[in-house]
Amino acid sequence: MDHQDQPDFPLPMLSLRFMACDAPYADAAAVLFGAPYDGTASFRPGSRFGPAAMRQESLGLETYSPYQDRELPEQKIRDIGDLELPMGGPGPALERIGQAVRRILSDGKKPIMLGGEHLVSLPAITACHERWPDLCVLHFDAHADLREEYLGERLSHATVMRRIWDRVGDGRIWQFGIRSGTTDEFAFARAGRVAMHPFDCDGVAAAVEQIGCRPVYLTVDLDVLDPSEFPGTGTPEPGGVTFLMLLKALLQLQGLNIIGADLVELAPHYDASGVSTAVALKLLRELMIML
Ligand SMILES: [Mn+2]
Repeated sequence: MDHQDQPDFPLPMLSLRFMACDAPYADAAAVLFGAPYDGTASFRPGSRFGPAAMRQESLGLETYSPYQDRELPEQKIRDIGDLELPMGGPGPALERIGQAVRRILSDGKKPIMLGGEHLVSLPAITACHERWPDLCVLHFDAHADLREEYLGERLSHATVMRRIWDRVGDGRIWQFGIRSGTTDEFAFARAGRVAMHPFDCDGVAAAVEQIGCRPVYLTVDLDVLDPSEFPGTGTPEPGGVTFLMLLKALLQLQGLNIIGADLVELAPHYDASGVSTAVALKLLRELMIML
């Protein structure tokens, strides 16, 4: 990939960065980083290994996108690696993720975060909302994540969108692909607190129109995909969208003012074939080209 960091060594060396994400930090328009935290996973942990698997497997992916007829832009994105996050309760880890995103934003760059479990989106979106009070949030997921609390915990992967709603308020969150949640969560959506589009990605075009030129944070829980295409995740949920449906939905967001994004919940060890990691990688490539 690149050998810029080994100027004294005469042969090209592979780095552990995601392919083509080797812009000098000062020149980068976007900053890719991993938030390998899965401390509140209620079913199957392991998403902490997602970012490293994606970097490793990116060696097998082309930088060219035939969908967008564009290359992953050279010298525009910097992969700064994974944050070192403390184990255990979420407080200190979330604090550190928030610090990282604030720093990236104050440097005038877009954060692109790889989870980790979905709770890592909370400090990232909070930091973006501090900067853009009119922030809108687009959320692709199998799960509503709108619980007020889960097993007595207010900070959990199962409550993350509710905590984000606490900050951004009514009418600022659009959800797609949702097919799992409690009666209360679906009632919360029906009351108009969030715009929930269940089961598929229909409604993306309408959301784009409603959002207009307002700033957008995009959070993609990869379990929105059907487990037949993406089994490598902590809480697989049958009845999901296909890779192509999700890709087409994401490409419809092209005109939006997306100020930050994340891809979360790849738990690579649950899919020994490696296909789930390949799916996540390809979506990340398309996302980075689009941004
Ligand atoms: Mn989910």
